[in-house]
Amino acid sequence: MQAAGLALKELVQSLRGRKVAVLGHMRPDGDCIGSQTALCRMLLASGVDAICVNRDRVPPNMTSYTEGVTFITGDNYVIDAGREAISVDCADASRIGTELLAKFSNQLLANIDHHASNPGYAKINIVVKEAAATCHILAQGALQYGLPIDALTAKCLHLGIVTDTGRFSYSSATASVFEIAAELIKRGAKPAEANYLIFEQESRGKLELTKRFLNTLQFHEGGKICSGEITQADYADTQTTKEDKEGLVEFPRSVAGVDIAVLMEEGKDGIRGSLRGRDPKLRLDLLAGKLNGGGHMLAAGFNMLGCTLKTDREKILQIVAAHYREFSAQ
Ligand SMILES: [Mn+2]
Repeated sequence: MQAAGLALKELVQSLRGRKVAVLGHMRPDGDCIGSQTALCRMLLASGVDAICVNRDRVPPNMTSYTEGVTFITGDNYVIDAGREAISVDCADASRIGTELLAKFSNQLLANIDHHASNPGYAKINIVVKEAAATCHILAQGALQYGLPIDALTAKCLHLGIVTDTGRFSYSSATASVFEIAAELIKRGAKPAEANYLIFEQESRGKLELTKRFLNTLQFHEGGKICSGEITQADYADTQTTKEDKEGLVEFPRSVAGVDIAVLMEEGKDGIRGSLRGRDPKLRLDLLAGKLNGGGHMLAAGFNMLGCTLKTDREKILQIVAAHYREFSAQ
C-alpha cells in the first residue's frame, strides 16, 4: 500500500499539462463512480486536463458526485486526440467495454485497482489486492502524499469505501480503513447524507421487483442452498432494469443456515447467475467455472448461453447441489 501511494503521487505529478480520461467499468457501482470522480478531481486540482468516461450511465442516485467534472457516458463519446487513459476499479481491460477501449489505440497508461485477479494490463499498474476498495488506494495515497482532497473529493472517496465494504461490515473494513474514513469525514465526507443517497433512494419499481424475486425463493439440500429467479417480464412489468437486481441475492444469502445463495436471471440469450456464500471452503469460483463463469471464492457469476429457466433450471440447481455436497464434505 505504501508503494502504491508513492506511485499514485508520481503518476499525478507526471500528468501535469497532459490530457487524461479516467475510465471505469461497465454498469458502474459506488467504488467505480467514486474512484473515477475522486481521481479526476485530484488530477484537475493538480493541473491535469482530466475527464471521466464510462460506457454506461452514472446511477441516478450518484449524479451529485460528478459535480464539477466532465463525465461522458453512452455510445457517442468523442475522445480528443492525444488523451491518455487511466482505468480505475477494472479487474481487466475488457471491463471498460470493447468499443470504449477501442477509442484508445495505445496501451492504457495506468490501471488502479484492488481485484485479486487483476493481471496488470497497463503501462503503470497500481494494484493493491488487499485494499478494501479502489477508493481506499486513492485515499490512502492522497492523504499520505498530500494530493488535493476538497470536500467533494472526500465524499467521492468515502462513497467507494462505504459501498465496497458493505457499509463497513466486511472483513476488509480494517482499523486503517476506519482511520482513513475518519480523515475523509474531517475533510467533508458526510456519512448520513451518503447513506441516504446510496441506500435509501430505491424506486417503487425496485420494491416490486424485490417482492417478485422473494416470491420465487426455493430451498434445496435441507436449506443449505437458496435460489431465486428474475425474468425479462419481471423487469418489464415493474419498469425496472438490470441495474435494479443489484443486492437481491443478499436476501437468500442472509437466511440462517444458507451456505450458497443463487440468483438466476433469464435473458434473451440465456441464464445469467450470481452465487454468494460465506464459507471460502465451498469455492464458488470453482462452482461458477462448472457453469461457464468465474469470480471469487465467496462471490461469483455464471452465464449459461442458450438456457431457459423452464428447460434448464433443474440442471443448473443439480450442478450447484452436487458441488455443495462434494465441497461441504471436505
Ligand atoms: Mn471496487
